[in-house]
Amino acid sequence: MVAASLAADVLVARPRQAASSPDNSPVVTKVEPPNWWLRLTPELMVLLSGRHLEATGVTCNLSNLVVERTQATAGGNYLFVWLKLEAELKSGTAVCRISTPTGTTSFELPLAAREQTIHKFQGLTTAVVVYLIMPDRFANGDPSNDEPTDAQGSHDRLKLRTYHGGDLRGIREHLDYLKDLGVTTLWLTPIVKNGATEDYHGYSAVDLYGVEPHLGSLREYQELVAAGHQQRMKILFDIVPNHVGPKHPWVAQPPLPDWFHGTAQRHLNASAPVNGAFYGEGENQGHDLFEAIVDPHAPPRLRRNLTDGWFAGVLPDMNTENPMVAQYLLQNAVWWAESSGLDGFRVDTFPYVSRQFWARWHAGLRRIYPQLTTIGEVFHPDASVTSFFAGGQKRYDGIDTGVSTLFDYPMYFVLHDVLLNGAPVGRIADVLRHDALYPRPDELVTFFGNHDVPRFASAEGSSAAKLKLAFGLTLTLRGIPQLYYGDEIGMPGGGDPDNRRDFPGGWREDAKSAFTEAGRTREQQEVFTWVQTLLRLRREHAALGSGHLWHLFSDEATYIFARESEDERVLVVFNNSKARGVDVTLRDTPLQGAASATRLFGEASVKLSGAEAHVHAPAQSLSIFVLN
Ligand SMILES: [Ca+2]
Ligand SMILES: [Ca+2]
Repeated sequence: MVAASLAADVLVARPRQAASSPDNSPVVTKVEPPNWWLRLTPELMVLLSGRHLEATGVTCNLSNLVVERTQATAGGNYLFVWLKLEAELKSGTAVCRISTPTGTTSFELPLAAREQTIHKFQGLTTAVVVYLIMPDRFANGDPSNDEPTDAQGSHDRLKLRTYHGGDLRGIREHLDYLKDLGVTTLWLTPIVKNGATEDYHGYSAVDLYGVEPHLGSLREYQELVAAGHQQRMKILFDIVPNHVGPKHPWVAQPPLPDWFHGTAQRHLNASAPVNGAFYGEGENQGHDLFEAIVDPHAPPRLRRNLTDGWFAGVLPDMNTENPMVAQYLLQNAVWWAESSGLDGFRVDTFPYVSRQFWARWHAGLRRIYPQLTTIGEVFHPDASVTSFFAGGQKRYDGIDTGVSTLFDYPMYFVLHDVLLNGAPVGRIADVLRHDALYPRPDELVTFFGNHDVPRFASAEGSSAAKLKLAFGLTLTLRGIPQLYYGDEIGMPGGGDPDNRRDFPGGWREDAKSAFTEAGRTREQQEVFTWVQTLLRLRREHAALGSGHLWHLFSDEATYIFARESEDERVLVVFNNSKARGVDVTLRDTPLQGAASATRLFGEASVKLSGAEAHVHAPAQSLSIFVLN
């Protein structure tokens, strides 16, 4: 096992030089995937980039590795090679010889035994809490990679859209901080190689098999996952099958004429609404295309912009209906999983990709990694829209996307409306009432902040008290909570990219480090302690993570609910207005008959009398009780 692992680290596929190189002799410049594993998949599609690759024959030197077929494309600039990996195949580096009418060349493909799979590909449960990190903005563990030689001028901490120097090693060096805070899963925004000085965010890939050099190396990613697992922390990889970046070499020269939906010159725009008033909403409603996707009456032309258009009009849209594109993208996901041992994927722009693709992609992943969790991003306030994409169910099109769970955007919007805009608190119960639309609502990923929206602390109408309530609700309502780096110290910031400021103390030159209590201001420490305490309570009281949620009381100002697990009943009191007393009946709930209420958190009080509870809640407060 150890030898195989070393081999996989050291050997990556590389093109081999042709003996002589007249201008038209074949050349391989890139091999994707760069390596693979035995007894993982029965077949592998290798995509070679290069020149003059019009192969008449390809043969490999390992027995039980069979070249099934080949297809040269784009005038010989690409060669697809389908390999059959027979059960008897032994590990080693395959050297495959390519014959063309103008000469011969070869490529290497290391094939290793799989490493131990224990404590890898674990998937998430409702017991975890996810922490989202934008690696460039968290901590700089290696100043030597701040400005890679081929990316001059890309690093400047004073500019909002350039690289700031944060990296994978910086995250690994602060796992203790995260452990101390109490989060148990990390979601990093994409780490694949990007192409421009302003692509610090990672969503404009130019190489789906490379780690962005500003962030480190593949080995450093592997080390981060392993170190996380050692601390019982799971790792989510942010994957983007919908699109690549405008500078990806495929854009100038696609491997197939229909590798993308459209071309750089001529494509649909995923952001162009068909008709904003179609469903009786204002012209400026931005999400009507999602509604057309879930509408069984909508002709396909109403949704084509969304699924086939280029995101924001600029990001090249993968033609996931092409089986070769689909195989490339599935193999790519498997490669990242197998290379690192990651525990799940956060899946970007979920509705922008065909549902048929998701069904096949998930089926392919699950064959190898049955426990792996995938979380789909469906950025929409309406649960009747978001739930349409949930896996574990077929909708009118007969398709089950297979996705494990989704971000709870409807709850995100309501938490903001309630806490910042004075919306009735009962709207929280209204979101939860829609849980019947999801096969597994308890696994929805709840959040009040991420890298795409302004920081809660800086929103209009916000305050430290409201930020604490946002944490309180996110960490007690049903679901898998996701926190955004820096919110635990009340980090400020407006819209993108101001919501992605550097975590204070992540850079050696920073005057103060919020990674330590001594370096935090009183205000930062107050929020930190609040979050840390709630996270500890969530760990200690399983009902807060996995318990069934019961509504007990809901009106304009107050929502009182219970969480019931097999051996525990917890009561949560949220009051968004002035101090008040509320009489709550516990009849017909598992709390009926409780003899005592012990306060775990907050300042409210509860007096039990038969099946009734008299609750007194201070102004703008959240309190937690355990009932016995
Ligand atoms: Ca760095
Ligand atoms: Ca698409």
